[in-house]
Amino acid sequence: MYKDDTIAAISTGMSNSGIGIVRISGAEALQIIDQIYSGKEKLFHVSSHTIHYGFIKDGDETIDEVLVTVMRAPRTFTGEDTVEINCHGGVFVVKKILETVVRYGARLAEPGEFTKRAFLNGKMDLSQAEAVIDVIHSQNEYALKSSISQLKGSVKEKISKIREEILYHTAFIETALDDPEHISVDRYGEKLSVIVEELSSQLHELIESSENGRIIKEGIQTVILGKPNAGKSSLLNVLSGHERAIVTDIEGTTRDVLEEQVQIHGLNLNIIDTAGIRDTDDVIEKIGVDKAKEYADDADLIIYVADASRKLDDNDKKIIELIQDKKTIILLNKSDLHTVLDKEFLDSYIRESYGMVQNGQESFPIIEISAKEERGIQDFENVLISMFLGGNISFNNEVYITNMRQKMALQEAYHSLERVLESINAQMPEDFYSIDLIDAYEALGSITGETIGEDLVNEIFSKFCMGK
Ligand SMILES: Nc1nc2c(ncn2[C@@H]2O[C@H](COP(=O)(O)OP(=O)(O)OP(=O)(O)O)[C@@H](O)[C@H]2O)c(=O)[nH]1
Ligand SMILES: [Mg+2]
Repeated sequence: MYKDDTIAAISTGMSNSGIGIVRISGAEALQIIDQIYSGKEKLFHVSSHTIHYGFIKDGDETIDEVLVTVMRAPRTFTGEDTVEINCHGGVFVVKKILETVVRYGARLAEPGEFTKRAFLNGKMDLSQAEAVIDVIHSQNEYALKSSISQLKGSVKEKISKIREEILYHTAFIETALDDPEHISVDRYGEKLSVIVEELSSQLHELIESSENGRIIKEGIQTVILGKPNAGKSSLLNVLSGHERAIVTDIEGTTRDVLEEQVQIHGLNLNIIDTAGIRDTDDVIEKIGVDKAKEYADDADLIIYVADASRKLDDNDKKIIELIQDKKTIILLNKSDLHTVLDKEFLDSYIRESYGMVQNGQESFPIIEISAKEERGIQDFENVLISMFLGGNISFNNEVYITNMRQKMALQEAYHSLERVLESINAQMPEDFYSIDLIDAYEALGSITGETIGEDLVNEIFSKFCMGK
């Protein structure tokens, strides 16, 4: 699987910039650089982790003035001898240096090949390697923090611990079955079932965390619903900080759906403003209303904008039906006007229509706001943060699974452990336990990369960018 030739790539972006970096990794990195570098001394003998001023030359021709970093194996990203040429960041000059490096013996790296080498050389496990790409693609504070935590090994540690425990018990069963005279598995099932249940619940927690993981990575799919003129578009404008949507006092102003990305306390919201929900004969508006309902179905969050200056009507009632099983925040808008609809009434109406027993708790969070005067928005943001991520903005080392591949492996392992429990309950022979334990062990191993085939490794790293 492992090729040990020397590879090179441009590791910085392909646009004109202050500096550009050409990275070389492999056993011949130093021989290659010494053929094209001219400075105070040859780099082959310099100490590791030092920087050297000089020029890159192709024969007599000077290509650029550079700083060259020399890092010797094994204390490098790839685990191999690594040279980084810091040159002036013009696209043409960086390319020319790369071409020269290749001409003197390096091979052009494939996308992700540096990180792949880091993985194959044991510098990091697969979950950490995957975190590298996530760091690069992070779009917000949470995504970055979560990727960094994975990069530092949070997922790896958690999974390794669970695997160790599974392995210990599998080994015990196997040994006992081989040597029944000395090791007894009598009543071992009882003991094992307690442990397996605990491990299953840890896996379950990780699988559940992927919901937050997805939200962190891709943003909260948010749909604003409300009857015409409630102030949905006004709200979108306030949240996005600019006049994104047309606002008028004419009912049915928004007819199509509008999308806007908004960041709130480091969370991304993909907000969709919709046509006001009402029964209408207007063909175009009707399509808009149907679309609004469709989007609401797929949303992670619904913001129901109710109008405090008007009585609850049939359109509101339709919306209340629509949001019954959805994560919803209700904004009681136009609280600056004379209000005829209050929070308590709305709450009790909703509880009644859902048949909820009165127990003092609100049906959905209801917040009084004024989109016009931009009041109540902070309260909304606070509720939002506590609804997602449980209000935890500090990110105290939780492990969030953000990766589909990892999630699927976790599910597979979880099901295997469920089968172990079934076998124990059915009082099956002990070797049945170990078969499913091993399956769980292997599934988890694919997360860290210990039990994974070459094809999959190649596929994972091919998604990386050039030079990483
Ligand atoms: N007084 C007051 N007026 C508001 C408030 N929010 C919105 N409005 C006004 O209400 C009217 C309707 O606002 P829009 O934001 O267009 O309402 P909408 O829900 O998007 O309406 P449609 O697109 O027609 O469904 C406009 O005249 C706004 O200026 C508010 O908080 N207070
Ligand atoms: Mg509108």
